[in-house]
Amino acid sequence: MSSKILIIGAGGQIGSELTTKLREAHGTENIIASDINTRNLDLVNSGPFEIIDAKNFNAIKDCCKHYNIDTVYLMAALLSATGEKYPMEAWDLNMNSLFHVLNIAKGGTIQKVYWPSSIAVFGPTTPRDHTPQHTTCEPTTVYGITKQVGERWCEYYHKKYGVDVRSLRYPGIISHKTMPGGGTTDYAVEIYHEAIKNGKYECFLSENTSLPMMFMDDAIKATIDLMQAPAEGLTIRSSYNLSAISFTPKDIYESIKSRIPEFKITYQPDFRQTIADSWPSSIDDSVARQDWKWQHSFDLDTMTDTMLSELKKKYL
Ligand code: VAH
Repeated sequence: MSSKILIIGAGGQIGSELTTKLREAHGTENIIASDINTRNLDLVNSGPFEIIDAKNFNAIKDCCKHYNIDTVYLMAALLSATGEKYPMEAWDLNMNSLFHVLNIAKGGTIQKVYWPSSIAVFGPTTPRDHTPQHTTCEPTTVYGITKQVGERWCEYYHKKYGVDVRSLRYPGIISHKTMPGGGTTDYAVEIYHEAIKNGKYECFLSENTSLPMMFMDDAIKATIDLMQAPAEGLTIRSSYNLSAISFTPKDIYESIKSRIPEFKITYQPDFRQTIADSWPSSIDDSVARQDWKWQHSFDLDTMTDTMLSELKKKYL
């Protein structure tokens, strides 16, 4: 019998593309998309949709019971930049939504949980190059703190209560379908839109700020591959390091300029530079590659080709 899957935060950058892919794999009627509002009309009008506030335990529990849900993807969160503006709201949403889903899973009504972590769990005292799976994690953002604590709770609920919760430390994710919101890596999405719309972009990070990044198709593949992997092969129940490419704003500018010669960039670092400076420049994801055969597909130039060709359809 096919899985019955609930996606909380389905209207977001990752959630919207995850919903599409899971509907293709399991059938539209088996995927219940939910979000706190109906802003993403494509999502609302393309299959089963429920308005759920991820901070509301009973709303989640009632939805799981109503649809006989066996798997939950919890994609709702306030990201790094927004979390610095609204710290208590970020703690409330990011932590309480996780507790609600873990406690419903502990009660036995759902079999499997996916919860995204992030490279934001690392901080300025973490080794920056090829950051290992197990290392110092002293995050200096509210978002990073919620992800670090959330990882601890995921591992605790797995070991203490047998909850099958799985997680990935996403790098910055680049996509063309849904804009990201409130992240420090959002520049790597904005730059493609601006290159096509205006031929110029003012980057809020300095030109040599190297960060781990990934094209959305790779992130979705990693998420679904992890959730389909045999449980006995998984050695990490906090969150897996995940990596594909690392690049600087200068690298992505040059990749775009090789296709749009007149494209211009300027740099005006803002408060997000401090956040980016606290994160690794590259990630060692060898444990994920060993445990569940993770392999990325997109490098910077193949991502640039895809982003520009898809966005040209949107703007030109
Ligand atoms: C952010 N896009 O910028 C997210 C992500 C690694 C960065 O967690 O906050």
